[in-house]
Amino acid sequence: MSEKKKLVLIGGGGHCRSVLDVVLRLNTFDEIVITDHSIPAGTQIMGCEIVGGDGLLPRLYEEGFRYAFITVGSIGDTVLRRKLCQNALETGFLFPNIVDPSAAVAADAEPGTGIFVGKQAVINAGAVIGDMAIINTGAIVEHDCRIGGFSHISVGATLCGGTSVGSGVFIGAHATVVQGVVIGRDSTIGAGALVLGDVPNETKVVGKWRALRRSPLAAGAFESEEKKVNDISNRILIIAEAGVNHNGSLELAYRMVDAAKEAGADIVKFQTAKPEQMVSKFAGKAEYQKKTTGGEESQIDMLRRLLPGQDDFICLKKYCETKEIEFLSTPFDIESIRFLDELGCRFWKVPSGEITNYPYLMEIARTKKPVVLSTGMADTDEISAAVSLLREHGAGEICLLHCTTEYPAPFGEVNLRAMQTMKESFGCRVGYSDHTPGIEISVAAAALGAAVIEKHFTLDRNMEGPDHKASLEPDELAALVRAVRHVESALGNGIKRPTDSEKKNIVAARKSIVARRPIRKGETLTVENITTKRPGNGISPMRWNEVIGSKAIRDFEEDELLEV
Ligand code: JB2
Repeated sequence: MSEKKKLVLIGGGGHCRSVLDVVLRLNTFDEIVITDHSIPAGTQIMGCEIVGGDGLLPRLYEEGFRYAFITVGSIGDTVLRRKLCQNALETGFLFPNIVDPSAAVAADAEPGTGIFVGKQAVINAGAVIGDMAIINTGAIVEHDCRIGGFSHISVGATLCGGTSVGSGVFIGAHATVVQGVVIGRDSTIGAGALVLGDVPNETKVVGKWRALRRSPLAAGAFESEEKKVNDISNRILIIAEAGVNHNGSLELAYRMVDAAKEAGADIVKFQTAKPEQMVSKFAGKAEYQKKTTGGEESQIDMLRRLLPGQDDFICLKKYCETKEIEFLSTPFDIESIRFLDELGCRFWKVPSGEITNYPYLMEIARTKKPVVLSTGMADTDEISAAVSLLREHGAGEICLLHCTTEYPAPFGEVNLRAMQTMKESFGCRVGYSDHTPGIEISVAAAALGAAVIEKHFTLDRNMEGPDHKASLEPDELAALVRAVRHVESALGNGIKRPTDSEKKNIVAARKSIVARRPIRKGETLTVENITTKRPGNGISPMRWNEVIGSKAIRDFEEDELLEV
């Protein structure tokens, strides 16, 4: 008697029902159960039972379930799907392909394993679909497209011929990607987007529909409505942190705005606080503050001396507008959050010290704005709790900044790889708040995928005050911006192919098969009479094995390009 075919669906939501509808109609499995950690065990979905969470997978395997399918979808976040897949693979499960009978899949298309193809989806000739991809209802993957593993092509999206999509990419409902475009890995393209040109790795275009890369030839192309948001998503955002390095002088603060603009920073950032609300009168200074400002003064008196009043911030924001550099200020207490919210900052920069301050984080989250959260001094559990709290209370997109809260931070304590760990663990964009001396660690952070770089700067490192010593001077800030921009443009989209400037060098740099010595018509071509030399506009030496042993079709002079 043949063994029963048993399938576990992992995830019991909407996608599970789409998948179940197909597998039940195809009737290829004798038994189907579902794991889901938030739906009570015993619940029936289309006649199949939720048996509990993923902890049951090893037991189900022992009970003869050999097939698994990830039915947790993903919108712009494939981290969970990858994790679930890895877990099931390690248990030993196999992944079937589940293709709705109404889908049209070309005979020579190459599907991976564990893919889902929904109703009336089209996968045309020569298309290659990576493992675990979702090609959802009515999506069109035209001829010769290449879809990376774990990608999710949503309902009605159209990928024109020859489109190449990296791994883990989400293409939103009814988005259209024109012919031959290359989309880098882990990118997220919003619903209804019109993609007209290549898109770098990890680009996020979520929310409103927009055209990516306007092309004069493309009918119907339109400018992005939220260019600024789009820019932030695609470029490394460089925040020049003025902090309190203006020493409480509005005039110096203006000069810092000028210097940040001159250096090419995207944002100049200040700090806003009501000293009485920020520190208790008993709070002492940090060690580095004692070193740089002396030990007698209390922390509250130092802050009273250094922090501008609310009117000053209104002036500073206006000044930034005239200088065309974005103003940002970090609030240190709830009253300052409300003040800055009204003043109109586009997002929040939450400092490391507030990561455990739940009333503060809830107030930030209530504004629904995006949050850039510094994580100095924190461990993973504290970060996870802060991220959950912010999300629960409605915060916008969260970006986590790795940081070592010491002034200056010793190189040996930077642990830059923790930035990447956070990216993987929290599935969000990350960046680096740099307290080290010099610019090289910021540049390294850019190379390792930072989306935001923040760096303290001062007009003069010899000025009196707590943060000057650990800050860059304006020319160094400019060098940092230049280096980060160079690295950013050098990182590219990760797709290995010759660039336009390389293509024009191919003929000069590559070789062709040529006559080593004069050859007579009909002579057999051997290593004795042919060789490879520049230029590369003849027969490619890649055809060497095919040419060797064939007959010369005519006479050739020494060094003449061979013809066959
Ligand atoms: O780690 C997990 C886990 N995390 C979430 N293990 C298991 N076994 N289940 C998990 N889930 C469950 O996935 C949730 O508890 C929830 O029941 C389900 C997700 O359901 P939801 O309806 O929110 O999303 P979906 O993933 O089924 O559907 C998305 O993707 C589809 C392709 C939606 O965006 C759909 O619109 C889309 N068609």
